Amino acid sequence: MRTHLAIALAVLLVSAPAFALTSTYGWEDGGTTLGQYGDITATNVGDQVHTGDRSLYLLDQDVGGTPQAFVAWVIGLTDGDEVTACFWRYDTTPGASPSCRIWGSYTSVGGTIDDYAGSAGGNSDYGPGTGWDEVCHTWTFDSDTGARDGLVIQVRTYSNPGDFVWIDDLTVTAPDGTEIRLPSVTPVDVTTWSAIKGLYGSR
Ligand SMILES: [Ca+2]
Ligand SMILES: [Ca+2]
Repeated sequence: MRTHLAIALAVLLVSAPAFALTSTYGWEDGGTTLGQYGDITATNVGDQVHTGDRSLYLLDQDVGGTPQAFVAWVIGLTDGDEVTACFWRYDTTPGASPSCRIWGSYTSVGGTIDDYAGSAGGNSDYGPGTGWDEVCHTWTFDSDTGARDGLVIQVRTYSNPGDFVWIDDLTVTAPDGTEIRLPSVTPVDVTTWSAIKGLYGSR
């Protein structure tokens, strides 16, 4: 009996999934991005959505390169942490631009979202270009011997000034104990007592 219990416990410990945080964002509150690199315009719009009433419209205006829209930032990461991000994207040009990809970059310890600390790679798939499709990528965090603790999730648009795509329904999963920042313009923590009092008008 004791052996069986020990085996059961061992199986439980090995098979128990690590706790993870999952955050979602669908641009419903009017947000856009957390930041950008290169010449790109990000606008919260309602003319093309995957779900809800709003989405993110990205207009590529970069002449010489690939601009980036920062749609999430995960901080507090350590070596081996896995981060998965997915979003829905929309274009109707199969095999040609406009298109976009999901990509990642590192940020330095204690830095801002603009403190670039190297590319983290991404998903090279430009999508079918037949309307909405969901693209995902999983990164295994590399701290570069403690120099980095953040991962920026980017939308990269291709390829020419005037190209545009829509983005909606972002999902980010990261290990418990890290922090996922999204472009939301409303307070994330509405469960604090002061927020509840504010919501219900208590004195
Ligand atoms: Ca939406
Ligand atoms: Ca395309």
